[in-house]
Amino acid sequence: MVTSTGKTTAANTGRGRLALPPPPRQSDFSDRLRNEAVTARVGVWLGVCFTICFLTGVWSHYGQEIPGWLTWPTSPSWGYRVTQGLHVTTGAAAVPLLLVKLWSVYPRLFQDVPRRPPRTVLLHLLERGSVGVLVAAAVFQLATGLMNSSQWYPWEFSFRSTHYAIAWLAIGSLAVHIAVKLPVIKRAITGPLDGPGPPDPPASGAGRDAGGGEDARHQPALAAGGISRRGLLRTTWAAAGLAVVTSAAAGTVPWLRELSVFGVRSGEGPQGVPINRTAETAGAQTAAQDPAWRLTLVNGDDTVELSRDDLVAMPQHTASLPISCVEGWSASAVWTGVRVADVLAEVGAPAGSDVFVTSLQTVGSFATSELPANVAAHPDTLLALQLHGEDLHIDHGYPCRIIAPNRPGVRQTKWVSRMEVLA
Ligand SMILES: Nc1nc2c(c(=O)[nH]1)N[C@H]1C(S)=C(S)[C@@H](COP(=O)(O)O)O[C@H]1N2
Ligand SMILES: [Mo]
Repeated sequence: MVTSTGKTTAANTGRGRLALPPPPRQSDFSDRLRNEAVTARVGVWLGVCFTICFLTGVWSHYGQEIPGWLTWPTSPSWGYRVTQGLHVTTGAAAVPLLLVKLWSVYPRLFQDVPRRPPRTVLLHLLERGSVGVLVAAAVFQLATGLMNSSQWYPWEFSFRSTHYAIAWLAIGSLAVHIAVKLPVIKRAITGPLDGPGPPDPPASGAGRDAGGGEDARHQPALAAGGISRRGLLRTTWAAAGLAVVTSAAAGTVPWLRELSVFGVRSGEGPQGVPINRTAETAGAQTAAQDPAWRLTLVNGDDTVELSRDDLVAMPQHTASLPISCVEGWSASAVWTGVRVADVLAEVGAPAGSDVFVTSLQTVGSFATSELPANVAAHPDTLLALQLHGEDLHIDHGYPCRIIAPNRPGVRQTKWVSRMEVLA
């Protein structure tokens, strides 16, 4: 095997040329901490986090765009709060795990590419290609997820559909990666952490991971006072734990929210509940305060208009329901208002109708939402007029807003102006 000391390249000797240092080779990285025993242990937890993050993410996507075959559950009312909390915290935990894992394997980037036979070359390239896709997808998901949590959108594309599409790429390439590496994973997990263990494989191509490699004697011993593999793992678990605790806390504790660098940015809002978009930024400020505001109910050819006083005169109900934002924060609140089912009855809507909700908003997304029949019929699904016993603050959706159990925050439409019964 060629060693690093044997490398003299034309770039070093060529006259008049820029003397670039030669690229490193895998064997130049002799850190004893970089070992499959470490990589596999971090990888298992990364895999757990990615799987939970994927499942809760798909669930959240469905919650915002319910597929025809799914009846979105209305209970428990805090269900989405939990799944979205899991999504954000496992995503946050995956950041330090991914960094450590990439650090532990990145010398393999400089593996020698086998020259023959063609089958070995092909397998090698395929394996590298699939790892490349996995790393790119994983980094993209974590980066865009964190940016979304901090409500920083320096991109043009739709966050949700892109994050959703790349999620499938990430989980698919993860499945391939686990399948390919299964023998190594098994060996590495069951083997001792601190023993010399099977060495990293040589740079000889795909499918050889389980085969021989550099002799364990070539692995330099742990330098006195250096961190041990065990220490590295403990530090990694601590970093992941910290990421979980801070992202979870920042999602529920207002003052922590202000401090968090990555993590929710909504801060404290009026009436003790954060706000994502104010009436002013939604372009709803004037219309929401207009005494001429009317709620328009449409059912086929029938139309009914209700003033806020009309709504106040109807039977009022109170429900304690959380706002659970997709961006990771959530807050419980006590809402009072008219049942959506009662409102729909005003326009003669049959029980079990889907409803399309439109707001006064003129700028930005989330101006409309759909209430599936089972949600519209739920006794806790309200057209809320009050929050914590006071009239809704304009930034919380005055004159009235939708609030329903187990519903993603983006669909809890504020400044409602029109409700139309769909077939
Ligand atoms: N019309 C309208 N309704 C909306 C939004 C919006 O931008 N426009 N934001 C939604 C989002 S993303 C969330 S999390 C909740 C937040 O409600 P709050 O601002 O009262 O806390 O409102 C939802 N309702
Ligand atoms: Mo949200």
